[in-house]
Amino acid sequence: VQMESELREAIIQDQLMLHFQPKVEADSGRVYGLEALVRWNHPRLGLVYPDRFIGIAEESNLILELDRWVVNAVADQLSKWRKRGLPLLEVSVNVSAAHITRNGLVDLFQGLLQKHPYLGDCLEIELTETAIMADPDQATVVLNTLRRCGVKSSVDDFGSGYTSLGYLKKLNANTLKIDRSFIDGITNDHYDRDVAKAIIALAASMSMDVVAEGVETQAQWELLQSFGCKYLQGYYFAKPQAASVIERTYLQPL
Ligand code: G
Ligand code: G
Ligand code: NA
Ligand code: MN
Repeated sequence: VQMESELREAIIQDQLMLHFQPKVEADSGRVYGLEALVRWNHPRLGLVYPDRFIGIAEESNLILELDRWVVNAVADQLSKWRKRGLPLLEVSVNVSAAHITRNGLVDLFQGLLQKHPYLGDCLEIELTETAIMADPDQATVVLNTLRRCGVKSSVDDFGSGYTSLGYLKKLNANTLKIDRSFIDGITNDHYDRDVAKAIIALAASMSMDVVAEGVETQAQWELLQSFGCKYLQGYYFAKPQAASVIERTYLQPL
């Protein structure tokens, strides 16, 4: 309860901040996009990670405000980079299941794109497989509407939940993100390796892109590349970092 009211204050007082984790092309290692990840700069506790507060926010409507804060903060950051002549990479934002069932997501993005039309092809939402299956019909409507507005979508943590393949096709998401738990084992566990391969093949058969999450070694990179996985993300390439670091390291003026 105390955490919840502190979090409510934190959103109002801008104690939240974003880190960004690069996503790279498997063939070249080139950074093509970023995933935005929220952190809480707590006045007493220091930097608090989302594992400690997303769950609390999800127990109340606070998660809607938090997701809204994150989406707006991403748009602000991209606008700043644009004003300074830096390239706009595509940025994905995690949204919670509550935002699908309780609506509001389409309005949020439409409002934002009206204000910042140049963000048209750079925003993407990430929804976990589990969040999608909580209300697959509604998720399908929302993702298809967003897609028509120019907002892409990824199915996050894919392989950890129970998606019906019929829904996956209707969902029309752009990308599957292979859950980190399978990538962990691909160099020594046949089961993990076969699951990763199967997800890559499934994505190809549905004309979806595929990102492997949690890549931590060169060996995993090479193996995933040999399986035809085009996009990778993980500590081997880069951890989530503050905007200033991302800017210095990856964004060269146009
Ligand atoms: O950044 P980190 O690895 O600690 O993130 C842990 C979890 O918190 C991830 O599963 C991620 O999906 C979730 N998360 C991170 N940022 C956000 C956010 O802005 N909104 C929501 N809803 N979840 C987030
Ligand atoms: O659930 P989601 O995929 O949104 O989780 C993103 C989280 O995964 C972030 O908190 C990020 O810090 C974490 N993460 C990203 N890359 C790696 C990695 O290579 N290894 C591990 N263990 N965690 C990672
Ligand atoms: Na994610
Ligand atoms: Mn994930």
